[in-house]
Amino acid sequence: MDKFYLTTAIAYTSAKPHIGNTYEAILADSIARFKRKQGYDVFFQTGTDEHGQKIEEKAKAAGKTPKEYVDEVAAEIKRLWDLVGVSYDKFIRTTDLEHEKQVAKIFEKLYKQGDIYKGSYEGWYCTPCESFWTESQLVDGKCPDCGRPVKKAQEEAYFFKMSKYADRLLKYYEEHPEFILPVARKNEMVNNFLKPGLQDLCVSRSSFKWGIPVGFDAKHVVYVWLDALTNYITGIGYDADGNSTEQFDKLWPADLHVIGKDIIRFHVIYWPIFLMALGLPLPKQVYGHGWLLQDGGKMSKSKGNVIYADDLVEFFGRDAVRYYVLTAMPQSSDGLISWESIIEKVNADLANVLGNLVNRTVAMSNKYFGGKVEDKGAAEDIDNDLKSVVSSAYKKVCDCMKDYSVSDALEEIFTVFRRANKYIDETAPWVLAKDEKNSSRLATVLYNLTESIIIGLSLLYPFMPETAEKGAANFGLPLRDFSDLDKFGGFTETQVKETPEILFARLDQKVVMEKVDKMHAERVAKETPKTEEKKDKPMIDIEDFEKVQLKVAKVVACEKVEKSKKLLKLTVKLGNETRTVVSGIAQHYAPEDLIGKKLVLVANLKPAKLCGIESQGMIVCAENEQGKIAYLTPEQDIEDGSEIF
Ligand code: ME8
Repeated sequence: MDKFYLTTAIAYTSAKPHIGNTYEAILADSIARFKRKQGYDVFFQTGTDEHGQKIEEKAKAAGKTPKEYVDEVAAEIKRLWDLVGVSYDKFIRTTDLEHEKQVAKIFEKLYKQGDIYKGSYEGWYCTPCESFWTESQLVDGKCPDCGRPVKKAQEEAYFFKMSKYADRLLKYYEEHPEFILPVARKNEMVNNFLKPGLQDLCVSRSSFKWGIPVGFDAKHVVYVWLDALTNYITGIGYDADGNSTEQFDKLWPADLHVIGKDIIRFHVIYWPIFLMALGLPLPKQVYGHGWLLQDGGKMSKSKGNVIYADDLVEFFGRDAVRYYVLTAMPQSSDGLISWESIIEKVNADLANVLGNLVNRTVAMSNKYFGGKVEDKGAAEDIDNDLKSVVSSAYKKVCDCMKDYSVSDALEEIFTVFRRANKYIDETAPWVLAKDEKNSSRLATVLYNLTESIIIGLSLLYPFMPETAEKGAANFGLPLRDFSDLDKFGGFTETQVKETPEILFARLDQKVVMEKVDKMHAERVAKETPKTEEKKDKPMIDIEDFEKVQLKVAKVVACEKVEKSKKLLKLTVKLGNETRTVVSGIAQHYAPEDLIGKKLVLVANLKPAKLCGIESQGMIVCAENEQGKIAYLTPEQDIEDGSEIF
């Protein structure tokens, strides 16, 4: 059995992935399932890309450590992949210890053999921000982050000698015309990047910390793309010291990297060159799919209209979402998606063509033959076209899948279902049923329909696995092996379900869109700061204010509250008195930030239990519109326990 090792790009853990990223996982999953059905020994790897400055910054803004942050987002990505039925064999994270260890070793190996060298690059430095900027990043000649003046500076960094391998890479392209798919993307790479000459690539960073440290020079972390790309070999057991696993020897080189068009350059220039430097064979093929774009404008959080896979699955079910995104993307350009068009597709293709066909066929077998289906041998010429469309579908679908034209493959499969619907109109079983002497013919017609559906569903399995299985179960039949799909007449008799499971019901566009709009409105409301909260409170009398007792409190101990992301437990001293206070500021302060600090405490607030701990007061804080929180502190040192008025 031939092996087939395929991968997706590993998704950034900077935010929850939208449907565009999820599309790629569904696409690769369909290919993996198709190859398994074709008899390949498939290994399918996907995962998450977890290092880099952007993630470090996002974590900081969320008041979390980078690891806490990526743990959450990686879990969310895994949940989404599972939700849409991604049948991966391995889910790699670039924070996996084994991956980190190998990346450090790879870097050192490439350094020792002279492919990586230490150099420096010149740029503009902003001292308060500790950031390097290129000329083009500056805004009016100043730091793009803080607007302060920058100065010319040099920074040490490690570089990879890209140009050394450029000719070998061009030769590889020539000898392997199938390497980059679609072909148009190859020409772009050759003309825009390789022919003008490759620059050496900066493969280390020292302006931030969240990355894999360079083992022999810990000031630097490994450039995130060198770290991320190597997941394809570390995930299957590559070892830079020459002790790679048997699995690696079996699986490498990869048969297919499935990626989006924006990252082709990294996969067909940098990645093959890193591999050449490591002395490893190059992947057989890189498929750069297009992008899913939103009809009517960009997806944006402020509009609350970012499309996420879990929302779609909730509204339409897993397989409808898979079908929709796979058919929305043509092989060599971008695809447009919208809530309205998914509803139309569900109704037109899934409910009307497929659902209806299955339902009608099962219902007729129940009505006319008590659910029994068998061929009574009463064939007629009119059957031949149906049989030829159905038994030639397998080859056509395989042809489409040779270059992963998944939307075309699905079109071929739906041609089978459409043809079968037409066959119902041509043969009019309800007319045949009127005369007992047509009974054999009627049985044969229903047999032909059932057989066509089973072949269609068997082909559909890689793309819509649950639907295929549910559909076949309605006929009391298993899905057919791919090796048996080019023959018509693969079962003798069966008994269909008395009440078939409805595969897809028709949707009312107006009702669904009202729900979708409500969901978007709620999301925007949730993300917009509440206006009531910002409104000034009504005037109070001095007596009202005097009811509140504020005191200076000194933090003597502080720890996180277990099982809570938001709460800190503080022990505070007010003169001779010691109290426990629970405060929701854990995302803004680490416990050690607060120990020894003097704060303002609402000292006469009735005690309340938070996470089982009694809180004896409240810390006074300021909060801005973005949700940033700062505690208040006396302007001069003053004894704890002092009154505030
Ligand atoms: O690029 N439609 O991660 P990522 C279709 N970590 N595909 C899309 C898309 C869209 N609207 N938007 C993004 C990264 N993608 C790197 C990969 S691999 C060693 C490192 C695709 O989370 C994108 O092209 O930004 C990429 O293939 C994948 O989603 C993950 O994107």
